[in-house]
Amino acid sequence: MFVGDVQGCADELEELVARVRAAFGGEFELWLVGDLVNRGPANLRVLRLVRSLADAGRAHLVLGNHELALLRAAWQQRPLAPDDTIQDVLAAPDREAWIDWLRSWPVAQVDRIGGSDFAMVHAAVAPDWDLAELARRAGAIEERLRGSRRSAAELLAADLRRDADADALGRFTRCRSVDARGRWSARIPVEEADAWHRRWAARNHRYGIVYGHWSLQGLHVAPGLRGLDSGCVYHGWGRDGFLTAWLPSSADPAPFRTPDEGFWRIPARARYWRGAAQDTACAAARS
Ligand SMILES: [Mn+2]
Repeated sequence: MFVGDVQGCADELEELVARVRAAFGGEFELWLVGDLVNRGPANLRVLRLVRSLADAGRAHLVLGNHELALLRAAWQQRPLAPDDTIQDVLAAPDREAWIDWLRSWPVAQVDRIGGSDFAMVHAAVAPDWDLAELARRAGAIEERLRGSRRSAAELLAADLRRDADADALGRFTRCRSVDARGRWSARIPVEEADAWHRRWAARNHRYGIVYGHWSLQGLHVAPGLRGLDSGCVYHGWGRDGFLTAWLPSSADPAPFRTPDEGFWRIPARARYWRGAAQDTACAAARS
């Protein structure tokens, strides 16, 4: 099953895993869309749980912008913001091991479920990327992140206009909008036509995409697309937040068709995020 943005909501992730074990015993795989950490209350607990599952071959991951923010904070590339909660990881005695594990994660997973190829990414892909191009772009980024710490840090600090890998990494982890000229942005699109997935869908690709990152959009179920960020950590900010899991059948010849009722919702247990300022601009910036 696929799991939306956890963002330090360890109680809800533990509830989901308990429910999965009750339903499937030991036979399950979690595919997590990234942003396991930040904004929420218990990032280290989330990482420990997911690490134990990953080491047992039961969790598959992609990097989100908040994992990259953690790496950049660890490497003094960015100061901590008032609403960062990653201090538990940064203060851990085994912090260096967490840092090196995080930079070993892929930025895209390309695989097959039922009758469909798919990619799992945190935020978006470019509208014209086929699966081979997508995998090639991701591979170039992953090679630099997994090299020396210096090579990883240089990629995260690079100017997007001068470094094609850094630009692609931004697309994979932060993009929400693509304008008519093909330029991407992390901003919420003003026109619906500028949503990255609208331009991607117009190309009639033959693969599906599972993604997260866009809590204000909420659960997104469209042909070829499953957007799973339902804002668990932002519970109470204008709507109820919950952790979403998507459970497509591996026997389904068309798992990305609609309608689709194959979702579990784990309700948020508390209002976690306090934000720096309770205004619209701040809410729009959340990711
Ligand atoms: Mn995100």
